[in-house]
Amino acid sequence: MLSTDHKRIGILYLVSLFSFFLVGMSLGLTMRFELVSPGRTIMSPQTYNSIFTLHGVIMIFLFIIPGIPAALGNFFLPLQIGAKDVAFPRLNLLSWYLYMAGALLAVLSLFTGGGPPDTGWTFYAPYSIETGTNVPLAVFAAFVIGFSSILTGLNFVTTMHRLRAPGMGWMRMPLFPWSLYATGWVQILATPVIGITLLLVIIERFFGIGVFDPAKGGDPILYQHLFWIYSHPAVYVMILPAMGVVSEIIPTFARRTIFGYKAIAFSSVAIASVGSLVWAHHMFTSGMSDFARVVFSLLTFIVAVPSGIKVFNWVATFYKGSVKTETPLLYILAFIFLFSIGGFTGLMNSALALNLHIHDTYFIVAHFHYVMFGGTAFAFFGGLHYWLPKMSGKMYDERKAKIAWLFVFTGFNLLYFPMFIIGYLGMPRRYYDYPPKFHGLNLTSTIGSWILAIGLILMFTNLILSLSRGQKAGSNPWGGTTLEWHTPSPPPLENFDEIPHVTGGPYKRTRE
Ligand code: HEM
Ligand SMILES: [Cu+2]
Repeated sequence: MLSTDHKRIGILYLVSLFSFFLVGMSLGLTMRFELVSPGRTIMSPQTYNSIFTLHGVIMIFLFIIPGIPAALGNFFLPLQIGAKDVAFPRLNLLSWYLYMAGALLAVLSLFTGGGPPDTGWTFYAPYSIETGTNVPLAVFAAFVIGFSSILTGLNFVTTMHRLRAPGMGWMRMPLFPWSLYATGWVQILATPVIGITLLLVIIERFFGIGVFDPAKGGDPILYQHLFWIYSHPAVYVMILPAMGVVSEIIPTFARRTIFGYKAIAFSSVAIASVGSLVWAHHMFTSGMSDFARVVFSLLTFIVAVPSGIKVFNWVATFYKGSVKTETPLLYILAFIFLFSIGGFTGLMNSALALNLHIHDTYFIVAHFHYVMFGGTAFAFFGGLHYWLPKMSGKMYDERKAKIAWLFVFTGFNLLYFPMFIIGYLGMPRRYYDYPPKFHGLNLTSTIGSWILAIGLILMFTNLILSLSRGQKAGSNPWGGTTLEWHTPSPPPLENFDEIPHVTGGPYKRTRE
């Protein structure tokens, strides 16, 4: 745990991220179990509040935001651009320690102070200022993790500016690094805002200065603005790297050069920049002028354009390709399908009139699980199947992987699709109980959660077993064209015997 090799750090992140994911998943299953039927099932309302808060905090701050950049990015960014390491290897290790320190503080916050926080992961004021639970420590944990995120972003951006292999102009850089580049800027520019906001919450709790508490002349809506100025862009820290993974896997399995390379590269930058202007779409019901609401609604619609451009180019890449449907591609196809549903329902959220109807209902819960889990996490899983053989030198069992995928995909839809309907019919989110008329759909959803969990466990065991039992992977099991496939599996310290000289685009193939 003292090595500054970017590959070792990537693996440290990978192991920690998925450990937290399993904890978060268990909490989710517990919540769904409570909701299996109306009335009290296994826990008290207060416990339920703490569990959904913890589930949100873990999944958002410990899994999905750091996720792909910290694990796959750390391992593959230097390899893909032909570098020996990132620009600041020791800072990179420090980022991991900060991340773990934050995680530790978050765990501590459960057992100290007034008990586990019950505010929801958004820590909305004034409740977060007033509740007796241990909000200060939890918020401080998020603050520390924020530093880790900023440092990783800074490190990656510098690495891409300084360390690309000779001959690799920007337009020859693979699309995964491109997505990390756009992500890096969002991390650097937006994360400090949440840091300061969370500090203000802590200061307000200890000194009662009245920044957010209306009873002291503060403004709770200010909290919401500051919170979403970071947290909406954070959505792009989650989704852009996932899109980068998709852009790597599709050309490999379609056996074609990616369609519209430049459009995909620039749309990442466009999503990151326009996407930073839309935060107030989370606040349509909080009280804003009609003019402001129309502007934020319109801007939100505009973000859909570059996202649509990407989906179009991915699908076009399959045209006349000879497609190999192996597990990494199955996850990516699922990504495109689920992310599209997430995107369309995102547009429904952005339409003012509809937003008033579905705000804070289960519809929203369905929407963000479709984008964050169906989108980002599925791309992460696809990337893991794609790149684990490179990381470990071993292949997983393809048949078992496909069975696991089927469970994951079916369970996912059974779990979350009913939530669109329940929400549309009026069931609010973050409620402990519901009227009997919602029982059938909630039951379906809970059964879905079990199928999904079985699938995920199958997937993880298959991947973990591959490390000891898998067959040798060889240096290029999928026939990929980017630089990481030109190194042995696993790649040696410092990656390349000789820094490669790049002479063409990343996805060029000689006819096969
Ligand atoms: C790209 C990945 C995305 C992620 C990870 C994501 C995540 C989220 C989350 C976590 C919330 C819930 C906030 C809360 O706790 O109240 C939310 C709400 C919302 N999302 Fe997304 N979102 C994504 C994409 C989109 C897209 C593409 C759009 C529109 C084009 C969109 C529009 C909205 C709107 C308007 C809300 C507010 C709904 C309300 O509170 O009434 N989102 N999203
Ligand atoms: Cu947003």
